[in-house]
Amino acid sequence: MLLSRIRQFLWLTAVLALGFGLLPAAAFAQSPSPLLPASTSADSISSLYWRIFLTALVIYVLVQGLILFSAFRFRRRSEALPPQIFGHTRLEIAWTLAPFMVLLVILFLTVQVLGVTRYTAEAGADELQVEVIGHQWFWEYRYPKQGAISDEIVTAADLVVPVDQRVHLRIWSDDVIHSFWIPQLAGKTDANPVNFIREGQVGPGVKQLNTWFQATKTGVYEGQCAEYCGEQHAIMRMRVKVVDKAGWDEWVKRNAAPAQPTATGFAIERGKQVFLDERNLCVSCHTIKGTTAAGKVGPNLSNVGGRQEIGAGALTNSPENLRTWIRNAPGVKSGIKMPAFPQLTDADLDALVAYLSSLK
Ligand code: HEC
Ligand SMILES: [Cu+2]
Repeated sequence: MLLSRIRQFLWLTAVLALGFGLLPAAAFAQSPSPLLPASTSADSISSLYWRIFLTALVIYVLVQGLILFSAFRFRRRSEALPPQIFGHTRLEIAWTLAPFMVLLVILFLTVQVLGVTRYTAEAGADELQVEVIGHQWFWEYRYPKQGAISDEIVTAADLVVPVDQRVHLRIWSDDVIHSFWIPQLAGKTDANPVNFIREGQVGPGVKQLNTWFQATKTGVYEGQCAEYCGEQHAIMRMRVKVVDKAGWDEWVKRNAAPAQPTATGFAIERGKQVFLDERNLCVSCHTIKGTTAAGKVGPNLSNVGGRQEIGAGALTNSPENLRTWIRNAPGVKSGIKMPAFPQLTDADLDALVAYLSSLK
């Protein structure tokens, strides 16, 4: 009997410790945790989380306390049969109604936040529009001409946006369903394959989705495709770089113009020639703004040197890694559409790396 009581006690302690352990775990959250919000809508999501969590904590402590209390207060003290109770209507109604009310409050709070995070067009709103396109396995961004953007900008992997600016994302996919998720800025939004609609292959209901956020802090926010999309789903990462007004203006100016190497030299000139040489195939899949390269299969490389990672998170961006990637990309990330290039000479490869690294 003593043993079973000790066991009971240990169970209760374990359950309580687990419950309270969640608090410090949340307090020590690290980027990209949604508990470190950096936009207005992420703010309302995390505040909803905290409100529900703290309510649940109060209920949890109350219930566990009552269990602990009754376990000790009414423990068996003699062999006499205790009073036998068969139902208590008022109590039963109370403990059905109480959780119902709690859930009703949570539903109300949640619907309120859904209203905030959902994209709704606002007449005359000063918003930056970006098209976000999922590909197996990288994200592409298209900024149409608008405001200070005088010419369409296309980039990949790193989405650059100004701080304190309403950003409207129009999300779709070029192949299968992906999901765009930057936990510190906005909730998940599916990328549906709208191309197939154009080809008449999929019925109605599959459509481009909209979301929005307004970043409140500059910084770099990591994300990850959140819908299983094939072999390399795990290596389909992206990030949002939130920059200040001056940084934004500079970025727009640089990216609306033809891609310019940030350095000069023989290797860079030669790299450009190697890249643009049709026999090397790069141009059939990649675009570099202002050159004859206009391929649409792979990511736009107009500013590839400025990215933190290549291959959507497969490798950090460095000359050595770029070299490894171009020589044998499928060896780094299997299943992708980019082939290996064993036929490129070492000198051509070095030149390509010099050229691409200089595009920022
Ligand atoms: C058949 C199409 C195809 C060809 C040809 C091709 N690539 Fe790619 N490339 C891709 C795809 C697709 C990706 C993205 C793969 C991924 O991350 O899943 C990619 C990614 C890259 C990246 C990384 C970019 C980033 O932002 O992550 C570089 C750099 C690159 N290619 C350079 C080259 C060079 C140089 C050549 C020519 C020697 C070349 N590619 C030829 C399809 C191609
Ligand atoms: Cu994906």
